[in-house]
Amino acid sequence: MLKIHGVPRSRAFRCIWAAEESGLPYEVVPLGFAPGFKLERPLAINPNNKIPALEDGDLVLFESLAINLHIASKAGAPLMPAGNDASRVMQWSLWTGTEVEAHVMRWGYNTYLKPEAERVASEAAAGKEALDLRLAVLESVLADRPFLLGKDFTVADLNLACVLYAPWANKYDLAPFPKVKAWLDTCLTRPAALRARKQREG
Ligand SMILES: N[C@@H](CCC(=O)N[C@@H](CS)C(=O)NCC(=O)O)C(=O)O
Repeated sequence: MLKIHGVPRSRAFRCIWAAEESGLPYEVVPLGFAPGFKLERPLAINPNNKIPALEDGDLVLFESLAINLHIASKAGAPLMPAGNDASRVMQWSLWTGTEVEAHVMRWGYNTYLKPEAERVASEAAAGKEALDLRLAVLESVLADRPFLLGKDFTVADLNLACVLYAPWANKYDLAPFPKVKAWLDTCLTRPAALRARKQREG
């Protein structure tokens, strides 16, 4: 049984979605926030003192996207394909973590996450400018295929779409990127995504 430590209204949502896609049995071990975004109790399971963390037997993992790669590897194809496509999955997952997420957060903190008085418009604009550059790359890649690797949805799509879920759900202007918008709509309305979103959105 996979144990996902966290709450659906955190990055644990990503791992819940991956677990739902995998069909593997899992449970969510609730571990959330107190006011001020501090964790309710020290998280012995994650040296970073953050959520999510995964327990799978003897294995304990942190980093949501790595957890998703592990879950997908257990499930196998098509979620985690073999051979060169496995390397392509790694490429897109690392691209998500290194090229995309920080800009999503910079935009998000300064548009809807922080209290209004603490938001800095120029920070939001800088985040959006950087994210738009990455979305333009994605738009070109999705020009000739429905999913990142081709015809099948894989954990590469999941890892990128779960990071772009926040902009998608919070009125980011995707009009200049119609292929990205259509791809996100498809990914985020998959039955497994809807089951995960139900836990998060209520
Ligand atoms: N890169 C990590 C980030 C984890 C992270 O920042 N989690 C947030 C919740 S979404 C957290 O635990 N924040 C509490 C804190 O920073 O004290 C991952 O993707 O798992």
